[in-house]
Amino acid sequence: MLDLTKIRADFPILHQQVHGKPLVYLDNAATTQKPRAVIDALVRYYERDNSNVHRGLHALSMRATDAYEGARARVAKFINAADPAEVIFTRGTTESINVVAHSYAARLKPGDVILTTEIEHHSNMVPWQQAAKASGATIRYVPFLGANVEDGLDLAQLDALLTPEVKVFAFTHISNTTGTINPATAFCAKARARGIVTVIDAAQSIGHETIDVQAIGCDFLAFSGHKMCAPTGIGALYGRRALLDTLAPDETGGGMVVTVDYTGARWKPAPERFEAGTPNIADAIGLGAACDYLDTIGRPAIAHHDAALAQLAREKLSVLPGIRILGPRNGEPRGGLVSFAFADIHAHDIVTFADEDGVALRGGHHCNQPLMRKLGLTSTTRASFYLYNTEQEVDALVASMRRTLKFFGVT
Ligand code: C6P
Repeated sequence: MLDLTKIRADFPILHQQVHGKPLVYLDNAATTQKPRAVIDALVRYYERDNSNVHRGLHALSMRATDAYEGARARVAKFINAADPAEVIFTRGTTESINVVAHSYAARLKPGDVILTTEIEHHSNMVPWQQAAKASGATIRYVPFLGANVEDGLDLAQLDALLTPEVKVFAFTHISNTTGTINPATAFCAKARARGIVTVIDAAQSIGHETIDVQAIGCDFLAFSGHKMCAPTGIGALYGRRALLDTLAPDETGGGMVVTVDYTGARWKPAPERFEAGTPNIADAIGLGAACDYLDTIGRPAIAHHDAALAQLAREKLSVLPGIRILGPRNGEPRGGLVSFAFADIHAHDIVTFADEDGVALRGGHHCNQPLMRKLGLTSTTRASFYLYNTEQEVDALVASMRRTLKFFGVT
């Protein structure tokens, strides 16, 4: 059980009124709030240690380098990577996936197949489409079960889709639109047995559950700091060492080279090879502080809490007239979010009404346009939960939905 009074006291932003109502922040799948410990780590760095890393021999530069590399080691521990060098700092999930996709664009060839799924966020779909176009490879999708089932992927087809032509299998761990949880360990085992490289989009799982890249058995894992209490603009790409060393750098420049002459350059090994230029030092340190914070609370307890609130919200919302709730049914495992739609009310209207009640939701296609079309929808309303949310906030959500339905004449 989480001590919600104590946890909420850690997040200064939560204690405010919006439109005269207490803020009920249920947009955590978009970005999470930041605890005092992370904010303090940023302030401390800028007030005491700010300097460039890896370049200077003065005290501040050494302190900044130690803190930056310390953050890398902390992130490696957070995901149980075998070696800190397997953690590349990036701007977030999108950049992490692009680093891998660009590199594979240069090595795939016509006849090769990139396998992904029909429930991917655009950030784990468009980079692979581009890689396919650039290389002549084909992109295939594990099909979504369908609008009447809404349970997730048609796993019965997976074995048949993992043919010898498949070189990369890129899939989301948890869907940001349906809350479906993919069995990442089983997917990776199937791919590994066939020599297929796996890329996991962990944007929606990293802050919510224990992630152990060695136990999952993935080759690459991408995530964003801002979805796990850390600042925006920082995230990471985990890559298995043996594979990372075979990837071409996405960007070139200072900091990532061993030697340069007028004809060319030789790259450093990972992680430096993938971090050209001055990195986002402060926010990497903030990400390390977020790892400490979440592990102090305990990720198994956070996972339980978020899923329980999503389940409660699903149950309480399901009695509303005309509601269509996406994703796993009552009682089935789901990530910490609930996405829903009403036939005649646009999600943007619902979100605007909820905002008047102080309730922050997200409405739209959630960067999931192809899936929306499959669902026969243009948008959904999404409530997403995190460690500081309460059961009373679920009630506030439901009350706000009732008020909206009444306004639109749905009773
Ligand atoms: N989803 C949401 O509201 P970035 O923007 O790089 O931090 O994360 C991209 C991304 C990739 N995969 C999944 C599954 C995601 O949910 C996201 C971000 C936000 O759902 C913004 S669209």
